[in-house]
Amino acid sequence: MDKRLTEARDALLQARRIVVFTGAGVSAESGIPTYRGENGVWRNYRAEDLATLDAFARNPELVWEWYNERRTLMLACSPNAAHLALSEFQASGAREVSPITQNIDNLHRRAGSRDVLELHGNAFRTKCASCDYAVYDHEPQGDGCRGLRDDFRCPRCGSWLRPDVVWFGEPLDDAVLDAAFERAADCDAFLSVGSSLLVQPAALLPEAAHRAGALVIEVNLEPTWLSELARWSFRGAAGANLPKLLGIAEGADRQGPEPASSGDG
Ligand code: BJW
Ligand code: ZN
Repeated sequence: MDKRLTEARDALLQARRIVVFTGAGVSAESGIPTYRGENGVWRNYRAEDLATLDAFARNPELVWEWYNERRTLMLACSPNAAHLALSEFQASGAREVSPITQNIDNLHRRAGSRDVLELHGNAFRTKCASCDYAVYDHEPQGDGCRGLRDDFRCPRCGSWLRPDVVWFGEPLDDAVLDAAFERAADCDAFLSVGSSLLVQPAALLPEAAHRAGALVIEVNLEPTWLSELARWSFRGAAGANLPKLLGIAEGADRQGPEPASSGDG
């Protein structure tokens, strides 16, 4: 194993509280497109037409059609070696591991990770645009539900239902964001995996951890602004590097059981 990777792993394993912060790159090897890369979501679709409250107000059916297509793709994909290594690392219980993700694809939960802070929501949760009704449309080991939605009216108040994701210009959930900043400021080590770190306020988390004195490590295919600040920055794929960094044995059969429920509170 690469000497730098061994050093980073040894340093990381000294930490008691570890935040693993993920972006779209962690799911790329599962077959889910990233946002800004070649063939990324924003290369093929305009965020202004599909991922803002204005776009939804103009044409909710079109927005739902797009999310249903993406749900279908996400459901056809499985957690990869990076998701599974993280879940195994957390389950080992040797240290406190806090997964914080910007992803909406549900793959960390499907891999078995617990207490995942989903900064930008979850594509499989649906909420009412007016009241506080919210529901999961997919249970990983449920009754075969495909996670698609064809009824778009709130059963409580009759308003439009919408995907429970965070669109541009919308605030992140206060409780989720506060918890994420608390964990970043409180951790001994912060690992950023597969994010361009261009979207605010999520991208402030690595800096908050660094400022608070945490060991910062990055794994990403391309350099980001964090690469200079991090103690170690690895250019490579999450699936190949995360299991090594977390000290999870390679070659193990990690198909990974999916949890009985996609929600963990
Ligand atoms: C690999 C790999 C492999 C590939 N292994 N690595 C200036 C101008 C205009 C707006 C703003 C501004 N400053 C701030 C803003 C606001 C805006 C923002 O940040 N814009 C910037 C883009 C400029 N932020 C917001 O609007 C946020 N809200 C907000 O600020 O509210 C304020 C407010 C307060 C009070 C009241 C009202 C408002 C909300 C942001 C919501 C982001 N939503 C999305 C879409 C989710 C729903 C959906 O998908 O349908 O979230 S956008 C998209 O970007 C998605 C992601 O979570 C997020 C981050 O992307 P990520 O994960 O970093 O992906 P990529 O593709 O960028 O990078 C992938 C990386 O992986 C690459 O570097 C690859 O190299 C690497 N990679 N394969 C390892 N195998
Ligand atoms: Zn309602």
